[in-house]
Amino acid sequence: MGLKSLTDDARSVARCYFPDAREVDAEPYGSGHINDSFRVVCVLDSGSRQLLLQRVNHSVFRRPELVMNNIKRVTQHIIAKLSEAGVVYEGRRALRMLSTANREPWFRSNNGSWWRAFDFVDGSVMVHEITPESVEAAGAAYGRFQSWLADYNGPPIEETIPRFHDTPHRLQQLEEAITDNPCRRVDEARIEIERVLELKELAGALARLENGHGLPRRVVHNDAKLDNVLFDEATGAALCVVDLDTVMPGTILYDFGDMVRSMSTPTVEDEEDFEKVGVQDSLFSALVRGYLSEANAFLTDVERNNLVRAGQVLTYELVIRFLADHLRGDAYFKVHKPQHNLIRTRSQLHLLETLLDREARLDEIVEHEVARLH
Ligand code: GN1
Ligand code: MG
Repeated sequence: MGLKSLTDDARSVARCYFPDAREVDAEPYGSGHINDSFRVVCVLDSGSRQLLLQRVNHSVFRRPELVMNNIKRVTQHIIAKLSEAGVVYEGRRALRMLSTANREPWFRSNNGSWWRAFDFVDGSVMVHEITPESVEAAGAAYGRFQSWLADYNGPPIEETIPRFHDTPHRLQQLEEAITDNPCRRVDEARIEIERVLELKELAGALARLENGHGLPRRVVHNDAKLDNVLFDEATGAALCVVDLDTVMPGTILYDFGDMVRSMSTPTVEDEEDFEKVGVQDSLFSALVRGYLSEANAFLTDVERNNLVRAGQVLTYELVIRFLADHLRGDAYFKVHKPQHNLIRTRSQLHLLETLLDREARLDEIVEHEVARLH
C-alpha cells in the first residue's frame, strides 16, 4: 500500500481512539525498518492531543496481542518504579499506550491490520547525530531501562519473536538462503558471504556464555539503537526508551551489543563510504561510561566482562540478517534503493572488522571505565 493511502488509514484509525475529534491530521514518523509509524494530531473540544499511531507488521510480529501485552506490562512496571522513586509520572519518562474508544488495547482494521497508539511524548525529539554526548545519554537511558526491569516479577513477558537473537540460528538461515539462491544474488555477494562464513565461530559466543557460564536471562529491550531513545527538545537530556515491540527475555549483552553496533561509529547503518565506518574510542568510551553509570550496580561479572564481545556478535548478527534478506529478495527489512540490504551488509561488515581488530583496546576502555566507578 502506498504511503499516502496508509497515512489516510492512520487518520481514520485515529478516529477510533477519538471519535469526537473535530480534525485529525497525520504524517509519517521515524525511520523504522518494520512497522509504519505516524504522528497524529487530534483536535478535540478540550484542546489538541498528539499521538504516535503505529501499524504493527504482523508478518514479523505474528502474535501482536502478545506484543501489546508485553508493552503494557513493562511500561506499567516502569511507571510504578518512577513513582517509588518519587517521580510524578507526567507522560515523558515512559510510553503510555492508549485504549480505543471501545476500550480495546488495539484496533484491528477490516483488512486485518493491527494498530496501536501511544501518547506522543511532548517536547521530545529523536537525535540522529552520533556524538560522545548523545551516545553517553543513550547508553545511560538503556542502562536505566534494564535496571528498572532487573526485578520485574509481574505476569510473564512473552517471547514474541522466537529465537530473535539466536545468532547460530540466523547463520543457519543465511546458509539456507545461500543454498537456495532464490533471486540469483549469491554471485554479487560472494566476498561478503565468504567473510561471514570465515567468522562462523563468533555466532555461538553468547549462546556458550548462557549455557556454560551462567549469563543471566533478564527482560531486555532487544533493539537498543540510538533511534529508539527520545530526547528532551529543550535540554537535550534522554527522556525514555521507545520501540518496545521486541522487549522480551534475553541477555543484557543483546542490548549492549546493539548499542555498540549502532553508536560506536559516527556513521549511519547504510553508510556507503565504508572508509568512514569504524569504532571510535571516544564514542565507545562514552557509551560504556553512560551505560555503566546506570547498569554497573546490577551487572554480574560475566556480563561486565563480555561487553566488547557482545558488540562483535550483535554486529555480526545484523550482517547475517541483512545479507540473508538481500539474498531472499528483501522480504523483511524495508529497502529504499537498489541493493540496499547489500549496502547495509557491507557497511556493518566494515564496522565488525574494526571491532575485531581493536578488541584489546576496547577491553582496556571497559576496564578503565569500570575502575573509575570504584
Ligand atoms: C529493525 O524496526 P526497527 O528499525 O526499529 C529490527 C532490528 C534491527 C534494526 C536495524 C523486529 O528495527 O532487529 O536491529 O531494524 N527489528 C526487528 O536497524 O527485526
Ligand atoms: Mg524496532
